[in-house]
This record gives sequence, structure tokens and C-alpha cells, in this order.
Amino acid sequence: MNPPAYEVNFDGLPGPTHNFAGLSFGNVASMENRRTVSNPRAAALQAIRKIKLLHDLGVKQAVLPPHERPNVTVLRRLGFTGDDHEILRQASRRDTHLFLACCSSSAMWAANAATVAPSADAEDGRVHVTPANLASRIHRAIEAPLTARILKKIFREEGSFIHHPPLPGNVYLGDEGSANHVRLCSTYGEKGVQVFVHGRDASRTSGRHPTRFPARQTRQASTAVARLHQLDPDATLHVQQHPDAIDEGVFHNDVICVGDRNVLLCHTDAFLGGRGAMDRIRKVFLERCERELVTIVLDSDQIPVSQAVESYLFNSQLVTLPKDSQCLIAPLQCRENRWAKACLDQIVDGANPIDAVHYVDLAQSLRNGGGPACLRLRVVLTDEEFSRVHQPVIWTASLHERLVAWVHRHYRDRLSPDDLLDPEFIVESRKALDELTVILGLGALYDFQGPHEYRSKARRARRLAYE
Ligand code: SUG
Repeated sequence: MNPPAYEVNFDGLPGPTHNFAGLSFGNVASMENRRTVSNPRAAALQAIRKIKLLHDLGVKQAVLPPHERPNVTVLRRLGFTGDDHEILRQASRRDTHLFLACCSSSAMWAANAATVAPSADAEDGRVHVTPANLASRIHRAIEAPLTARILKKIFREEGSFIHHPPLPGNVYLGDEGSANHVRLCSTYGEKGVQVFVHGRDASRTSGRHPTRFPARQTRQASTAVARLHQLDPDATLHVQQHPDAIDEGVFHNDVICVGDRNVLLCHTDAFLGGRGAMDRIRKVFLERCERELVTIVLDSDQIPVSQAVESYLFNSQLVTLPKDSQCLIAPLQCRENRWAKACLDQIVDGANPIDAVHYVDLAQSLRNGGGPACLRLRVVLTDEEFSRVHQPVIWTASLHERLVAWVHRHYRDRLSPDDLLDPEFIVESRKALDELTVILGLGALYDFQGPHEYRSKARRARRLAYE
């Protein structure tokens, strides 16, 4: 018998450069809010408030640090020369999109960080981690190397965890991580069913594909991850996302579908093949988990896809609480959207295990198309595996206090794209990240913390104390 397990949410922290650059074609919110003024401090505090809510509800929580931005290393690799400020100035003049891509705080959407298979599902009984290559968008593709490094520091490879490198970074193998992946199970520690959702089959030129917006995840990437994670093919499904939904702004499956344990909540237009796809999922779940899957399928009369995209209803988190009940963590705007609110009221009153909705204000993240579910990477762990996780990233009341103070100390409450060129700003951001690596006990993580680069007073003082 497998040991019991639980889900731990690793939430991404918005970084000091959180801004609205309009980098994600096909992501309606990102396109609509392009070049407006952001509030990085509010973004970080909103994300922290959500983590605290889940922690207070009894869900295990942890954090992932922001990435170093602006990413001068990438610009230097692409031929820009001079000191950091000169490189940023040149890049902003010669290739504005690239410059903005190197300033994005997009690593905060941790659902895209990786796909993780629990040990119960992998043939070798280990937790498998594959960081996403995020190949379809340049500002996201540059996340992969540091994400891989961070995940290796947090899930140390001694016995329990196995890390695969991100898939080769080409759109044929476009991989967006767990945003296109749902694990269903009876209890977390038992073998489950893994549903991978792709936007297109890259080996086919014919067939149904979106025509307006790009499909980011390919079937080829999903099948590669399933192979690497040693999943049982009889309990692994590959389903195509509906191309019309992608064309309406559903750039990831988690904008139209969410699942937890034996419950799947989605829209009738989530998958190509509609009812047929749902029947397949139900059948495989029944065979593997020996019980019926509870499906809550909302149709366009209940909520049109456009309203699902506007409200981000399906990007709610569906979580199991300690007493085994389930609840939804929904974006505040679902309370204001009449379609979404009616659906949520109906779900809570309906014959299913979901008995509460908690609304969270994530306005800053949502203006870039990232809701509650986008901000977290779900990792199912047994007690033993959990004890091997790098403990300083695990949420506690004291970590909460330190992070709130850290945000207030370092984050601006107003940032326009022009501010990204302010020479003071890169110094400020590095100072914040440098201090964060101390709070999270991560050691030297960022390129600027290399031996010849910038060092904060705190780190220098600590180093001197050891010398
Ligand atoms: O990849 N937005 C992200 C949002 C990711 C949401 N994640 C999930 N659905 N799991 C993206 O499109 C916008 C950045 C900008 O425009 O400045 C952005 O990258």
C-alpha cells in the first residue's frame, strides 16, 4: 500500500519588475492592459494574501522566488555589450520587445514552471519534475534555466526526486507545464489518472487548429513528459483543447478546466470532441480509481466562453481541506460577474463535494492573465518526501511576516514601462532579490550573485564573518 500523501502548493512571488508589457499574444488580459502602469507592491501583497488564506485553511503552502529581472545575462548573450545600464539602454532602443521580455516578472505564474508527477504514479516510485520550456513566448522561454535551478535546490535529488531537463526549446515541443495538466485520483497517495491537454498536434498540418491565436502546448511535448515521468499509459490521457476556445483567449487549459482528486470542473467547450473526451476521462478514472468521477460541466448558457475568460472562473483553485471537504479559491471578479457568480452559487448548492468559495483579490496578476491557479505549482508529496523539501521555502507565520516586511521595504507601488530603464531600478531589484535569497536560505541563486558581481552589504558581511 502507498503511504498517504497530500498536495503542497508552491506559489510564485511576483517580482519587483511586475509590469504590463503586452507580451502574450492570445492572452486577452495581457493584450488589453499593454503598457499601462502596474503596482508591483500590490501584486506581491495580493499573492501573499492568497497564500496566507490557503495556509490558514489548512493547505500546505510554500513559495518560489521571482527571477532576476531585467535579465541582463540574456541580453549580453544576444550581443549587447557595455555595463548593465548601457546594455539595457541599447536593447530598449534596438529591440523593444526583447528588452521588455527581459524585464517581465512572468515566472510568478508557477503553474507554468513545471509538470510534476507524484511518486504513486511513476513506475520507479519517485517524484518526477520536468521544468517547462515555455517555448512559445520569448519572455517565458528565458525562465526555464533558472526555474530548473530553483526546483533542484528545493527538491534535492537525494533518492526521492528526479529532475529532467526542460524539453528542447522549440515550438514542436512547446511545453507550458502543469497549466495543461490535471491529475485526478481517489486519495492523493493512491495511483491516479493524468490528463494532459494539448493545443495542437505539431506533426500534423491538417486537422482542427486555432486560427486566431497560437496553441502553446503540443501533443508531442505532453507525450514526452508522460514518458519521462514513467506514467502508466493505461492511466494517462491526451486530450486536445478546443481550438475555438483558444481563439477566444483560452491560452492554457487551466483557463477553462480545473480538477482535484475525484472532481473535474470544466466548460463543455474545453476539449475537442466534447462529450466523447469527457466520457474517456470518466471511463479511465472508473477503471483506475474504482469510483465515479464527479464532473461539473458548465455550458454556454450558464457561462459563455468569453465570460469564462473575462471572469477567470475556471482558473479558481480547487483544493481539499483537512476535513476532506473541497472548496474553490476564486478571483474576486467572479463575484462581480453575473454569469460566474450564478455558476459558483449553483456549484456550492449542488450535489458535489465542493461546499465553499473563497474570493481573492489578485487584480494585478489578473491584468496579465494570471488567476489563482496560475500562481501555484501543485506538488503531491508523502511525509517523507515533504521532509526532504528545502524547508525555508515552506510557509509559516514567521515567513509571512518577513516577506510582507521585505515587500514593503523594496517594492515600488507604481511602475511604468519607462521606469524599467531607470538606472536605480536594477540596483533596487537586485538588492531585493539578494535579501530574499537570505530569507529563503537559497544561497547564491542569481547571476548577479556570481563571484565578480554585485553583492549586498548583508551577504558581504556574512561572507566576511566566515573568512
Ligand atoms: O504566459 N502572462 C502569462 C500568464 C500565465 C498564466 N498562467 C496560467 N494560465 N497557468 C502568460 O501569458 C503577460 C506578461 C505581459 O504581457 O507583460 C504574461 O506573460
